Amino acid sequence: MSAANANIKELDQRLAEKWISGIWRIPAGARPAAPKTKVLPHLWKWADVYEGLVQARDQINVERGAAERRTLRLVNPGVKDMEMTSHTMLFAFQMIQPGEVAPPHRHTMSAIRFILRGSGAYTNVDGAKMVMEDGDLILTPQWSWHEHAHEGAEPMIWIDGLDVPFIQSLQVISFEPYPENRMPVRSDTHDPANYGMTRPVTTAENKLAAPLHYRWRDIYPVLKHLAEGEPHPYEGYAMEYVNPLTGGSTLPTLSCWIQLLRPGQRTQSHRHTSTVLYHAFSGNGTTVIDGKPFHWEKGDSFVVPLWHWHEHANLSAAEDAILFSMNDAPVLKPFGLYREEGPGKSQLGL
Ligand code: 1HN
Repeated sequence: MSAANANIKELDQRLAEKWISGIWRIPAGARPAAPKTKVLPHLWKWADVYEGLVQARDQINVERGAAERRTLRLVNPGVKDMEMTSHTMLFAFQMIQPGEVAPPHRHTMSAIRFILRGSGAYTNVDGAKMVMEDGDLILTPQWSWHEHAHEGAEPMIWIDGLDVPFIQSLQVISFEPYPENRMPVRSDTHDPANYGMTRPVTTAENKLAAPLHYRWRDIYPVLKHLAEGEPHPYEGYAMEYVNPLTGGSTLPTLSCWIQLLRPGQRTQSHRHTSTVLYHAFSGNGTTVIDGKPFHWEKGDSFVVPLWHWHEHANLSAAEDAILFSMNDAPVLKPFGLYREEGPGKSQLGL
């Protein structure tokens, strides 16, 4: 070591003793020219998730003081110690059996439920009872009380999408059990779907002025209609679930999309600084992520990490493919951190 280097090392040590550090110590790798993520592209097969839920069915009790939720998380191998699906978001799968009640609580994390199969279960959010049907999206905004209960006859499964790791990174997680075992269902809540462009003037303290339940039976016809027009170059036919009161994203930290690819349809390649978690709701296809093909079928989930080139293809000649997805663009855009680039070179080579 040269004398100069030895002097710097000594300086660094003296500073470290005082909890001070020179910026010259930052390695060049910490200043990448373009965004770099530890999150890896990955695909989870439906059969593995479903088998896991079935195995957990008889072993995990959904009740107060026990597990409270029979939920499996998708763990990204690139950030495996977090046990989260990306650095900002969590995709999990929850199963509830007839007669069970997933007890009420609230937390500073926001959640979405996307319903996959079964019938007869409902979520109560701040007193509003929302009966779940396949393809419905139900929101649990941050700090709203929520419980799930099942009055049907067969196991019910849905996706839980949350901003847990983002809220964790801000170190503002708060979690509170509801003071009673059950939450009352209120009769004075308003389903915004009944009101369209108007809403009731009420004296009730009512957080339900924002819509919480997007029904598949309303969404699907609109998506089909959209798919008769011009496709988006990168997305095929896609709709964002918006908050119609603000025109803003689904939730302040999360945006949900529903996307249709017509038989044989291929999109062009692009990349952006948001991360996307996808779930194949129907059909089958391939998404190429930074050159690597991920083949998906109904029920599979996959992640497109930020700043990774990606393009989608519906491989079927006869069947539409429908992707549900959740992204973290709402936490990037307000700070000028959302960037998009495209089109890239096609990587599909089919
Ligand atoms: C949660 O509260 C639910 O309420 C589901 O059903 C999944 C994953 C992480 C943290 C909280 C629920 C969750 C969760």
